[in-house]
Amino acid sequence: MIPEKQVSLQEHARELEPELAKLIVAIGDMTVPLQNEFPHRLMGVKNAPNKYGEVVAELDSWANGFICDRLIKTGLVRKIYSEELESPLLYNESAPFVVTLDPLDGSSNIASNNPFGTIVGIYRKDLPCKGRELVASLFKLYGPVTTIVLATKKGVHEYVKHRTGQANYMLLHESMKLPEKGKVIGFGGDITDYPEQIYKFTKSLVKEKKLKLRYCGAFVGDFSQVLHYGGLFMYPMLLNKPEGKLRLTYEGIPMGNIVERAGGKSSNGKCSLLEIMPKDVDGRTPLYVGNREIVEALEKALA
Ligand code: AFP
Repeated sequence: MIPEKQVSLQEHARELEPELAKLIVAIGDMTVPLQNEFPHRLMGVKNAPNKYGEVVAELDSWANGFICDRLIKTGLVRKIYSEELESPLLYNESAPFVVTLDPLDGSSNIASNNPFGTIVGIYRKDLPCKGRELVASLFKLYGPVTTIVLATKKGVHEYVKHRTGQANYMLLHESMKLPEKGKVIGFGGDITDYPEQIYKFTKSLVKEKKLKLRYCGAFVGDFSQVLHYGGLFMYPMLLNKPEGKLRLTYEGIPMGNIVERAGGKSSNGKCSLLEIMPKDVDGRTPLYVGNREIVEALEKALA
């Protein structure tokens, strides 16, 4: 529902607890200095691999440092778990929030100027804990326009930057809900390595349900399509990678919180991602998010 009145993120966040509102506005305020770095850090990789042994894009590494620094400066974050940090950053014991961070999701899209983004989970409790403990979660999408989708107990809202020509975020969609009927499907990984039941289910969604393939290679971009048009995004279990690729804590849980508060469902193939107690903060999970009826049908096909 697109609101008539121009409401800023700062004004709209007044419905939240003041400390949470302050942190969320601060996360929004990071965007302009962050994006100013994009044009001259599009290429280049760090010469040291990250904790997973993966090559790290120059911008990935810089963005992690920049975002962590800004989070600490709010005085509201006591601990940060990041995909790009060897170990959690413990800073201010008395601060109220613990944050999980995927600083740049979709790093392979940077050099090709395709969508990528930032995924944030906000807790009061320390990890490990289940996703149900999230106080809020959000993703920023650096696309043709820059948006933030935020989920709190008040619902899911989308904000867009520069809507009034100013570098602040303005409310775009209030109380977002997935459309009743799903229209799009995105699926990651090598489809020739899909377990038979997942391959058949995917084929049925395309052939019978006529879902249209929409895949951009960045979870944030593919997720945003499902949020707006309904359907399914998955990075499933693969025969040679039973845990799939995406990381439960940094990607699955924050986005699972958003899709479920928007009336959809998240799953690892058996249960909601928000019901899983992460064994290892860096652990991966098979990931299915989208319309409830589609995800439940997938769980049934896998049972
Ligand atoms: P990068 O951050 O390395 O580009 O990975 C992006 C991602 O984690 C997620 O955003 C995508 O959905 C998924 O990987 C794409 O994986 P494939 O490159 O295997 O399709």
